[in-house]
Amino acid sequence: MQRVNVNGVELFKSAFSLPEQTALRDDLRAIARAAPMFSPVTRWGKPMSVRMTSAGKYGWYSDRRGYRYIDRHPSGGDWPPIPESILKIWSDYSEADRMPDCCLINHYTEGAKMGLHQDCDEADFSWPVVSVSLGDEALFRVGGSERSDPTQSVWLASGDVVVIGGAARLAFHGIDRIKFGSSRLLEGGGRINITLRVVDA
Ligand code: MD6
Ligand code: FE
Repeated sequence: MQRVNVNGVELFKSAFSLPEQTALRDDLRAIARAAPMFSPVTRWGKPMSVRMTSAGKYGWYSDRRGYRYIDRHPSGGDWPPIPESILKIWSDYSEADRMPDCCLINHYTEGAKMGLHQDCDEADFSWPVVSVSLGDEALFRVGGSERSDPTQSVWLASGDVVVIGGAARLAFHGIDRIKFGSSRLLEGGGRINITLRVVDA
């Protein structure tokens, strides 16, 4: 494992072996069976190119009313619990003494991207956000806490962990593009990123 600092954001390259990535992929598939992926609509009414679902007490949601956390899947069912395998990642990387409330799962197919954003829908920014990437490589852009701050870009590969915390907690970041078909972890290509967050104060 190699540790890289990008504008204060910590990147742990190759944190997970291929068998570990495969097991995580299967745990995420089970979540998506219980809580199907959907395409949130931005506050401007445009469907996002990334499909999403969540596990935990809350799931992240967006529609014309804005971005927020909701305590049920849009279909009305409970969000499934966050699996132990994923809680362990939080324990290993967050340095936090409480468990996360949300595991957001983002699925990117060919051409999907995520615009530059801050993760700021949580109540307390003293908790970090921890992410894991699986599948195709993605070009990750990280700036500062102002949208106009200069940015740096790095490729995230399958098995990489990112921790956005401390002074970098409100850093702008996004995914410019994925290298579709660069990994064989997900049949048919594509990328999954999970982000773990504490939502409540
Ligand atoms: C992605 N990641 O990798 C998008 N947010 O697809 C994020 O938006 C993100 O990687 C907060 C913390 C870590 C992240
Ligand atoms: Fe984010």
